[in-house]
Amino acid sequence: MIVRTLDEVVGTDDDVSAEGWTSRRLLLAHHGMGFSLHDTLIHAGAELDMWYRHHLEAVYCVEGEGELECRETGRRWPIAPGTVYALDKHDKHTLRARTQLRMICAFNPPVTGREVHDADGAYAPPAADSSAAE
Ligand code: 9YT
Repeated sequence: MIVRTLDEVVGTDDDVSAEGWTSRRLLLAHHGMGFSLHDTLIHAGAELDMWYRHHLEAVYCVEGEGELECRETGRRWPIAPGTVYALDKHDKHTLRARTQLRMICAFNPPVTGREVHDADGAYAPPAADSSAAE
């Protein structure tokens, strides 16, 4: 059994920041669960264009207010505590944080470490098996 707390992650290599977000990576590929689990803060005012070409992601909002837009259809949804979205089709999307958002995120395949977004808003595929979620 694995037991970790957010306090044990904050300030370590598993606490990863980039422009507009901070991702506290509670479970990573090396934990062997088949997914990674992140407690992510989207900073107030951030507008993030993302496209996880190599991963599936589910995102559950537990704090804050914002908006999600599908860049393929233009459809928009309010984001508030209790809302989950799942990028089941590697959807190109934009997330806007009106206030700081706290999001619980799961990635399949799991993030391996300190990934940050590339120019397309994607994370690189895992080195060993890049075909799992493409
Ligand atoms: C909600 C979202 O996708 N934010 C970007 C950071 C990423 N989810 C992560 O690594 O936690």
